[in-house]
Amino acid sequence: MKIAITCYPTYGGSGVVATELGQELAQRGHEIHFISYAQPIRLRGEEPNIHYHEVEVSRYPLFDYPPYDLALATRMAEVAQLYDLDLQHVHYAIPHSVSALLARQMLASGSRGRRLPFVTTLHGTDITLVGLDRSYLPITRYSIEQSDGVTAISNYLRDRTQRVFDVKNRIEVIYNSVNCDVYKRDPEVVAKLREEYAPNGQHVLVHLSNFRPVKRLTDVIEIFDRVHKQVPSRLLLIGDGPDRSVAEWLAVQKGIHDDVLFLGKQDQIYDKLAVADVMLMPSELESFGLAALEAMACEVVPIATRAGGVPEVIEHGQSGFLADVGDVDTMARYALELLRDEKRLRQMGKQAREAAKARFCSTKIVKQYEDFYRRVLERSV
Ligand code: GMT
Repeated sequence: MKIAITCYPTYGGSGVVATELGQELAQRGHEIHFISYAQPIRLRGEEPNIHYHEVEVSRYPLFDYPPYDLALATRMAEVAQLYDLDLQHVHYAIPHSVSALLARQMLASGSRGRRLPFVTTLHGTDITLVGLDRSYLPITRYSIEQSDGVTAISNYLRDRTQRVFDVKNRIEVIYNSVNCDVYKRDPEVVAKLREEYAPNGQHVLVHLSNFRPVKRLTDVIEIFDRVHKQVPSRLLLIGDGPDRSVAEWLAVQKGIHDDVLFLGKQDQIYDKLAVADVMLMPSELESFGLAALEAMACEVVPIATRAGGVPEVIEHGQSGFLADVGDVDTMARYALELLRDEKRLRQMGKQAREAAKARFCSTKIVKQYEDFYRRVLERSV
C-alpha cells in the first residue's frame, strides 16, 4: 500500500507512535509518505520506502495566525496525486483530520475525480482536552464522523469519545506498540550509563514526559523526595516543558537538587530508560501512557496512576503498580518496596517486559493496522 502519515513531528507520544508505525510499515514493504511541518524526530533520515514532505506555511503580514491546516490539506492532496497514494492516516484529530477531509474533497472534485480515504487515530488530549474546547468540538466531531476509519489507542479513549462526542461511527481500538528489539535492557549499556548517572551505586528512578500540568511533575519530585530520604537514589527527568522550573524549584527547596538530573529532550530514549530501576508516571490522565510501555519493554517497573487507559497497559502487582492520582505516599511506598528487594525488582522488570512483548509488540500491532487499512479500502471503492 502507499500510505501518507501525518502527525505532530515534535516530542509527544502521538508523533512517536505515528513515526514508529510508519517505520514498521515501510519495513514490511509499504511505501510511506510523512507529511508534516517538520521531520518527525524519531525518523532517521534516509530509510528505505520512507519519504518526507514538508508543509510550508506562508507568513503574510495579514495573517496573525498562519493557516497551517489549509497548507497541510493542499500538500496532502498534491502528494496523493503525485505518488498515487491509496490512503491517508492522520494521528491526532486536530487539525489533521480536518485537513485530510479537505484533501479528500479536493481530490474528489478534481479532473480525475478520485477518492482518497483517510483514517484518524485518536490519541488522548485531542479528545480529552482540546476537543472539549467549544471552539474546536463541533469541527472535531465532524471530522471524526467523516473519517473513513477511526481508531483509538485504548478502550478508555474509545468509550470517552463515544460518550462525550456522541459520534455514530464505529471506533476500533488498536493499542500503541513498542519495538521490543530496540527497547530492551542491554546489561553492558546499562553498566556504562550507571557509572555516569549513579556513580556511587545509587538506585535510579526515571520520568519521561512533556512536563505539562497533566503529567504532575511536582508529584514526581514529591515521590522521589520520599524515596531519597530512605535509599540512596537519583532521579532522571527526560523531556522538557512548562512545569520544568516549578519542579526544579521544588527540588531545590527539598535539598535534593543534586540528585535530580534534568536531561532535556532526547531523540533516542531507550538506553536512558533502561538504566533505571523504576519509572514514575503520576499523571492526572493518560489515555494510554506510552512512556510506561516503553519502560516496561526495558524491564523498568512503572509506578503510575490508575488514570484513563493506564490500567489497560499496567497490571497492578504484575507488570507495575497503580495508585490514585495525587497519592504520592503510596507511589513512594511501592518504589521503596521494590528498591529494597533486588530480586523482586528484577523479577517484576522481567514480567513487565513479558507483558509488553505479549500484548503490545509492534510486529503484532502493525498487522492490526494493515488489516484495518484493507477493510477501509474495501469499503471505500
Ligand atoms: O499528552 C501528551 O503527553 C501528548 C499526547 C500526544 O499526542 O503526544 O499523548 C497522548 O498520546 C500518547 C500516544 O498515544 C498516549 O500515550 C498518552 O497517554 C496521551 N496523553 C494523554 O492522554 C494525556
